[in-house]
Amino acid sequence: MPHQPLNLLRVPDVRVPAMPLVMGIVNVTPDSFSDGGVHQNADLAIAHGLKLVADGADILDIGGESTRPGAAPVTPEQELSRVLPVIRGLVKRGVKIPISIDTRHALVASEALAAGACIVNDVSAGEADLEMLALCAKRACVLILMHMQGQPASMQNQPQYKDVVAEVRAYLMSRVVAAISAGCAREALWVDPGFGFGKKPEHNFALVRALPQLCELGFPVVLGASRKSSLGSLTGKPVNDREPESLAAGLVGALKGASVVRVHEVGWMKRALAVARALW
Ligand code: PMM
Repeated sequence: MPHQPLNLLRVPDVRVPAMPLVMGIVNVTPDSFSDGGVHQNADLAIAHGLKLVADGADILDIGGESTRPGAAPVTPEQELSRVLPVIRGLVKRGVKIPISIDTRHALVASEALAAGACIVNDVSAGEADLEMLALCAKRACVLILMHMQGQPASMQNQPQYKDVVAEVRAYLMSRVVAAISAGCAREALWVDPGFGFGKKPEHNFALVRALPQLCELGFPVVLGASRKSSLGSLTGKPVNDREPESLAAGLVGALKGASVVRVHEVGWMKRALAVARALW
């Protein structure tokens, strides 16, 4: 007798994407929420980056400013002193995969690009520093435009949306238009819904569910849910014990069309994606 189809197992809006790229996180900060202080010293951060490359990372994302909820801003000079030795060290040790600089400061982006980075990952989508869009246009680098409601210091106080998917979609499109007006090439722009940036768990989950709608904008979508507190809210696990949660979020993101998943545990994500891709 044939089995009845189980509605539970039907996921009608899921497209089968090519394997997304895996972006490995290297935070060179004393206070990032998940790995703050772990790679504060340049040598440790370089060693960590090399491990992520060996684990199969497609991109390394280097950050010198924590944007965790409540984080205090740092000056561009402080940020530069953290990230430049790491980018230079990775390049010197022969890293060939693209290096991304996670910054809101045009000065930091400019120096990082000169040192060997080729992607600017700006969680303020070019709003924090008015030089950022023109800089990225001039240097012809990839620019990641991310949505955030408010500022890191206060963004988790009372995030509010009428329709989070429509608002994030419209915001990302407005920043794409701003970037193109500043001279960026359309092909150089990636967008990111900003999981955890001025959003309650239900907002984050709605955005992941609606990822196909964000993909419809026509730009590669980046998803960074790794270890974030909304995932912990589902299982009660602390930040240092959220790898299964992070892998699940990365897989769902991939199956819903994300082109890049930004994660801490690159090797595990690559293995999970290889299996999901083969079995889907
Ligand atoms: N999350 C963090 C930092 N940078 N960049 C993008 N594009 N997307 C994200 O979701 C994102 C980001 C914060 O997480 P971390 O402290 O683990 O780096």
